Parts: sequence; C-alpha cells; structure tokens
Amino acid sequence: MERTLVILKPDTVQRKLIGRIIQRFEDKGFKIVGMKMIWIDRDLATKHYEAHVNKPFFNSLLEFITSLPVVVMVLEGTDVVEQVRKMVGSTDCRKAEVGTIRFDFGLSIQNNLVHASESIQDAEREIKIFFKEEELFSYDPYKPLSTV
Ligand code: FUP
Repeated sequence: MERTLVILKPDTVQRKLIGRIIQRFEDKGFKIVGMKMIWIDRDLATKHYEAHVNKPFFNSLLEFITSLPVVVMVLEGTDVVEQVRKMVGSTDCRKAEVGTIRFDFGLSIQNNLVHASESIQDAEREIKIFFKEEELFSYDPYKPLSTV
C-alpha cells in the first residue's frame, strides 16, 4: 500500500492546529501507520531538504523547521501521495487553492504548516530519514475490538 511522509511544521505546533490538521487526513480515509513528535536538528533538516541546499531561502527554512518540535507521520492509502499533496495545497499559502490546508490556515510561503512528500520516490526516501522500520505499524483498522 502506498505511503507518504507528512510533517506538521513548527507553525502548526505553535498555533495548536495539530489535532485539526490530523483530523482532515483521518476524515479523508487515510490510515496513520507511524507518528511521533521530534525536534529536527540542522543535520536532519539538511538531509530532508537536500534538494534546496543552494536555494536563497535555505537558511531561513532551516531556522524555521528547527525552531520548535514538529509532528512527523506516515499516512497510508490509495494514491495517498497525490491526494495528500492536493489536500495540503500550493507552497505559498496565499496562492493555495480554496479549501486546502495551506489556504485555510496560512498566509506565508515559509510558514506553510505542513510538509507532504511530492512523489512516491520522495516518500520512500523521506520515510527512511524519519522512521525506523519498527516504528511503522501494519494493522487492520476494521478489526472488531473486544468490548470488555
Ligand atoms: P512544497 O513541496 O510545497 O512543500 O515546497 P518546496 O519543496 O518547493 O519547498 C520546501 C519548503 O521551502 C516550503 F515548504 C517552504 C520553503 N520555501 C520558501 O521558504 N520559499 C520559497 O520560495 C520556496 C519554498
């Protein structure tokens, strides 16, 4: 089953939007198969954003992403990479499509609340950066639970 990496960035944590944003992914029907709060350091941030190391915004991006803890999670589901990117919206919150997370909650290009992998290959690479195999779970969410 397809998986993607989502990061709820420092602005989501600061603005106490963690629950509301996770709710959207659960409501859509995606399954959370891994989740934790971590404080990203500069090395980890550089690995994750390796495609951007030479961009003019890189230093500012590193400052931002390491400024507070974040929530990282792996979501699983059909077409999850593309669907989650759609739910998140364009990088610049002011240009994001109405109804996307970035449109609904943000006004900035840097402080855009959420990261979501851009492709299946990126997702595989990024998931390995943030999660060990044993931190990801296979489970059947429809399995009846004991009512005792
Ligand atoms: P996205 O795929 O939409 O998360 O955006 P990119 O991978 O292009 O960029 C990664 C992050 O760099 C963005 F989330 C925000 C930041 N960024 C800027 O701060 N300024 C820019 O001009 C472009 C990106």
